[in-house]
Formats: sequence, structure tokens, C-alpha cells
Amino acid sequence: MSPEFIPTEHSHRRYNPLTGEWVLVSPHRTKRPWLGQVEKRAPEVRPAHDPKCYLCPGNERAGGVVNPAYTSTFVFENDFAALLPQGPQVELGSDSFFRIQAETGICRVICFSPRHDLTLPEMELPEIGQVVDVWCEQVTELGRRDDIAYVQLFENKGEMMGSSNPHPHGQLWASHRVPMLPALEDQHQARYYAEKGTPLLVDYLAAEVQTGERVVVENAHWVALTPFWGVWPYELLLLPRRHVRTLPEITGDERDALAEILKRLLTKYDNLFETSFPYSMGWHGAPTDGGDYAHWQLHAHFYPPLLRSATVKKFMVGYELLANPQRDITAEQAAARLRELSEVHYRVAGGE
Ligand code: H2U
Ligand code: ZN
Repeated sequence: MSPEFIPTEHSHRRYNPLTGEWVLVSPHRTKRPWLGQVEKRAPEVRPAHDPKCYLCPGNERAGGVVNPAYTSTFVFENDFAALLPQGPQVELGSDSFFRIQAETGICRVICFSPRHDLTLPEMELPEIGQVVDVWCEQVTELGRRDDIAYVQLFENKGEMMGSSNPHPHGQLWASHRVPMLPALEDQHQARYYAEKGTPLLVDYLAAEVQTGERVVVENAHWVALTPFWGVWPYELLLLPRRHVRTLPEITGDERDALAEILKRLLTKYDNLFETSFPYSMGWHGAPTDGGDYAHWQLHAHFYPPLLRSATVKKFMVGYELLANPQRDITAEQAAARLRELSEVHYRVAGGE
């Protein structure tokens, strides 16, 4: 007879209902993540305006265009766009090994603030609110276009995530087709809705709020939690409490509450290892191709690479690259760790 299963001790697989993927969880491997030393690094000091930064107001970009003297947010067409609006819409080789679909789209860079030395959690709530507004406006504007089916908003933060510049900024890539991962989430949400008649993530949030085990921060309109099936050590899923398909559908109160919860959760992230916490985050909302997306629930994913300190990151290599993503620290342990952290940013608390 096999021994009694204890999820905090025995290795197990967890199912991701959004994508159909599995994650291998090996909690016995370590209680070490936060027993390991927290390395404090000297905080990076940056000027409010950097004459060499291509995102700062009034500076020349790599392509030669000069940025306006912007005072809040600033959106521009990516000078090195991965997708271009003009191009043939063809499919080739659909019955061969050499299948191709031409793809078009629009890529933009979104500067969050004119201040070179800030990051989202260090910005004031009204300023974070302006970023939320820009996100909503961009999805509205681009989503209206016939040649755009999906608008992917994201932020790569920190050198570790390949961000090219510390100036606070995100990007959007809007494409003619729905990209692979949102398409996968679409399929799984549609299947669930067809079976149960309610959106998958709305039901999931209700279950998570009931146990509370993985909830990290919440307010009247939003909940951030470590998803049960998360892969990255401190991965978060941010969900509206109401059934909302796309960002532009959120109300004014929900926008304010979103700015508030972003500040709180990103402050916790920075406080975890007392470093400006690197991550890739992005919004997943319903496609904007005019289809029926009642099954969709808007959400944001946060994928931070750090595991044990400001310098020790998790690598998705070896077994993970070849067989299955794996994690040691459980989603519940990560939630507990994040929950106990202060919501006062360490740079403010430290009087810097
Ligand atoms: P990151 O979000 O990974 O830091 O990328 C910044 C984007 O900014 C990148 O896609 C664009 C790059 O093409 N960029 C410009 O459009 N103009 C510039 O002058 C430099 C960078
Ligand atoms: Zn700058």
C-alpha cells in the first residue's frame, strides 16, 4: 500500500486548466528557499533624467526620432517592430512539412513615466492609473481595427528578463492572428464554458477566495494569487472579481482599484529580496476579432525568474526544457511568503 499523500512532502503533478499543461512539484526538495541568505545589494541609483536614455523625454531614439517632452505616459511605434502592418495575408504549404502563415501587426512601446529613476511600484497611484488608462485605450483603439485580432500588452522588467533599458516601460504587440498562448487559453476556457456554463477563471477565483491559501493581495475589485498550477517560484495571477473579458470593459472604480493592487503586489515583489524585482508580466484578454468570447475572463500573469535572492534565479533548463516544468517551493509557500511582506517599499522604508 502506498503511504498517505501529503502535498507539502510528496512530489506530485498539478494540472493547469487554462492551458492543459502540467507542472511537477517537488516540495520535499527544499524548505530552503527562504532559509537561504537574502543578499542585499546596494540599491541602484539612477538619475531622474538620463541624457543617454532613448525613452526619456526630449531624447533622440535609436531610429533618430526625438521623443516629445512628455509629462505622464508616452506611446510610440516600436522603431524595430517585430510585426509590420503592411504585408500579404497568405498561407503556404498547409499540406506539407513547410507550413507558413504570413503575419502582420503593430508594435508599440509604452513609457510609464517621464521619470527614468522610477518603476511601477514607486510611482504614485494616479500615475499608475494613467498607465492603466493607456493600456485600456490601446486595446480599444487597436482592437477596433479589422487587421488586428489580438493585442498583447506586456512588460519585461529588469536585465535578467532581457529588458533593454531601466526606464519604466512596457510594450504591446498587436497581431492579425491570435497568438499561440492566448489561443490555447481560449480553447480551454471555451471548452469549460461549454460544459459548465460559467467562465473557468470566474469559478477558479471563487474556489481560491474560499480557501484563501494562495491569495496574496486583494481589494474590492481585484485578487492576486499564486496560481495552484504556477511554474515560476513567485508567479502571480491577477484577476478581476467580476466577469470581464477585456481591459477596456473595466469601470473607473475598477481602474483605480487596479492601480492600487498593482502598487501593493509590485511593492511586495521588490521587498521580497530588497531588489527591483525582475519579471515578465502581461495581460490576457479576449481576442478583439469580434467573436463571441463570453467564456473569457481577463487576467494578468506575472512571471518572475528569481528564486532565492536578488541574484539566484530559477532556470528553465534540463528536465524542464526536455520533459516537464518543475518547481520546488509550492504555490502555497510562495503565497505565505509574499503575504507576510510589507506593503511599504523598502526604498521608502529605508529612507532612500
Ligand atoms: P524591452 O521592453 O525588452 O526593454 O524592449 C524595448 C523596446 O524598445 C524594444 O522592442 C524598442 C526596442 O525595439 N526601441 C525602440 O523602439 N526605439 C529605440 O530607440 C530603442 C528601443
Ligand atoms: Zn530614461
